[in-house]
Amino acid sequence: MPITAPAPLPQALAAASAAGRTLVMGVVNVTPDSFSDGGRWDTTELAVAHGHQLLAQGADILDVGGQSTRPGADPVTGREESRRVLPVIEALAKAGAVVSVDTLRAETAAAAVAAGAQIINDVSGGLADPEMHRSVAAAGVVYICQHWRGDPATMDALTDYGAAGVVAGVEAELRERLSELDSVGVRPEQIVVDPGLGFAKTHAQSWQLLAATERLRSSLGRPVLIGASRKRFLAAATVPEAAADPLARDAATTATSALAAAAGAWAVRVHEVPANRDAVRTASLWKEHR
Ligand code: PMM
Repeated sequence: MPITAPAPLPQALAAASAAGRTLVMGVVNVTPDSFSDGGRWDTTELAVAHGHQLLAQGADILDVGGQSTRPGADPVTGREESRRVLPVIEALAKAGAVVSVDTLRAETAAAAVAAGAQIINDVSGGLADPEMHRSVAAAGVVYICQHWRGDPATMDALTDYGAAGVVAGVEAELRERLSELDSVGVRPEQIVVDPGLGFAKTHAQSWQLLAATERLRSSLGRPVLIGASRKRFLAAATVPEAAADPLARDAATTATSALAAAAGAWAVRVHEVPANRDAVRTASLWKEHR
């Protein structure tokens, strides 16, 4: 079954998707405490400069976030989150970037869209804020609906998916999110799904979901985003002496991008753009010549 590309997005991105190329979403975390790059770009100036660097390196989309969702992370207020992300989004959108806002809050999402964001990226799929889905319907922008359970404090204990297993469990729970979105008037073409690697998943479950990229895409009928970058489950594929260091997981991240792209992912969300940019192009050439 052909899967419609997410819309509305600029023609250049739609064309890349139509040509079978997976998009690269570069991460701009305006946070002091993200697990992988916390504190490196935590002022407006540093974050905007980092965004420009990622664009120059080949990012198709910039994902701007102001609150870490790593296990056990301290929550920030909506006011502080907005203070962190809005000026960065405004500056990057004005410069022509396609920006997504990584937020759990409907209010931040709406303000980000007003500041120029074209995509709302919600790692809770709407479970953290009951207003989120209505906010997406009102904004009419693309919505990345990620699978999660619990919250950052509890998610590591919520990995029981029963006898049917994690892939069927995530599929069923994402289907519930899709029907909730439908009930408030969000159009199917606005939606991208994401299995939420590392969110309420054991390491083995994250690998199983990564390996199920193609299945999720066809069973849910929506484009899939994969966020594997620097996550703990990649430690098993990283040289043992360095595996505890998230920055040492970039080579494994690049391999996951090639695999996800070969499996038809719409986009990969990554911290380091250059190698992942090449990885998704390698996968599309491989698919083209297969
Ligand atoms: N992972 C993180 C943050 N945002 N968004 C989506 N859609 N998918 C993900 O897997 C995802 C995300 C955690 O990583 P970070 O703290 O390094 O940004």
